[in-house]
Amino acid sequence: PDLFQAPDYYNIDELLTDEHRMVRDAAREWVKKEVSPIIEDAAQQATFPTSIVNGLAEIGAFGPYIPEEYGGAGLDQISYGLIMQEIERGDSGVRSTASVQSSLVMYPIYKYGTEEQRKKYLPKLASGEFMGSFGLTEPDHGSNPGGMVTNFKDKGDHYLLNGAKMWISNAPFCDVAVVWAKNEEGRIHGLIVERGMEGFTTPETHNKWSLRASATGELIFQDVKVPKENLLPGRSGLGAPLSCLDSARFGIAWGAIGAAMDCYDTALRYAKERIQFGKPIAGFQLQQKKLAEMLTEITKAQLLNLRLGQLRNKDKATSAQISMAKRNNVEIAINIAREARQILGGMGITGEYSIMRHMMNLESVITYEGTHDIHLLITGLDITGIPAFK
Ligand code: TGC
Ligand code: FAD
Repeated sequence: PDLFQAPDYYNIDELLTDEHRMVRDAAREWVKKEVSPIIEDAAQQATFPTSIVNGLAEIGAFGPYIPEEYGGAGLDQISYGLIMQEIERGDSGVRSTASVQSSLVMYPIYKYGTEEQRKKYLPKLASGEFMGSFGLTEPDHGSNPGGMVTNFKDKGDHYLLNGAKMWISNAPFCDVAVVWAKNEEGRIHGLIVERGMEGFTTPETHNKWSLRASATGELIFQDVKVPKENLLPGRSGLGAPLSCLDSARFGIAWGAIGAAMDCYDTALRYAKERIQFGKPIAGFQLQQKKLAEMLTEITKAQLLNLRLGQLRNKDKATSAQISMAKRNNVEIAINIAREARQILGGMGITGEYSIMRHMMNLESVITYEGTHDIHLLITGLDITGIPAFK
């Protein structure tokens, strides 16, 4: 197929390994063939395209860095990032499904679960037989998840879970949910809740203008009996879910560049073909300024991602470094989407092109996994040592 143009202005390809390029190209080809042709329809109809689940599993999008013995792809962090980049060229909602499955469901089970939990859930999550969701946010606790009220009580042979989570990606169709709740001492723990447990429901959130090809919903727990073996024993406290967010935010830093690349690529092609006042609009300085600035920002963000990936491969990336990349890259992507849309004039508002969909999707991406403000405050705290959250 006619692959997307990279762009790769600084020959970053030279810094990648053969494996990185192979993994990336396979994901790129699959997105072009299987996602791009169907995604606009899915977004217009506000449905998650379940037909692509097997393909996502095949390109290694479910647990790219989870070891192969548990069904994962056993890849490094840069390959993980490249897969997310290519998926988000297609659509941020599809990347959301992959992010949640990999970093927010498989990662905590791998990292904090028992060997039995790993064996029971990870291979099925890697193959897409099970789909997962991650419940941290609540109606009254978004940026401040430490204030959560969802709770569980020890009833001897099981836990009794009560509460509600909101804005949960994959919730409407998930088979398993990793849910964060407080015990009787107020300590946060992760629990694996399975569809079919009595008192557990997942109503869908309708009428979104953003991330329409991703299913979002609530997780509601009314006296749900959760077997004791479903508690993740490896870590408790807010740091446990936040460490999962580190991994997901890293993937988003790469993914956002994918959306930006698609907007740039589309705008450049259009600008070269669209004639006004007797010449291609690409020949006007105002349009060149837009295109030149887009490419500059994409290139800077690519370098940020690559270096962050190298640090993560050595387990040396700090949470604050990840926050900076997530914040910067989503911001430049949303600005690029807005500029690219203008280059297409009236055509830019239609579903004939991907740009308006990316632009609306990125409004969610700039809010979830820590809002733009919260990531700035994380950098502020890192610089000054003084938390400005409260
Ligand atoms: P604070 O007192 O700073 O920290 C509590 C404990 O957590 C530790 N910690 C971390 N540990 C690991 N990784 C991190 N990134 C960590 N950040 C903090 C910290 O050391 C402390 O440990 P301990 O042992 O001392 O208890 O917590 P705070 O309550 O002041 O909050 C800090 C703040 C605001 C930065 C944090 O709450 C935050 O990041 N809020 C944003 C919430 C958020 O990002 N929610 C995302 C929900 S999931 C989602 O959006 C999925 S969308 C996915 C998709 O569809 O792609
Ligand atoms: P609030 O926290 O109420 O923030 C509102 C505004 O106040 C923001 O601009 C914020 O930056 C600002 N603000 C808040 N606190 C401060 C402060 N201390 N200083 C300055 N400004 C502040 N969550 C999950 O757990 N799992 C998921 O799978 C998931 N998927 C999502 C999918 C979508 C499509 C969306 C939109 C959200 C999803 N979320 C998910 C929730 C997401 O993480 C939250 O929306 C986000 O953390 C912000 O919380 P909030 O919406 O309650 O906003």
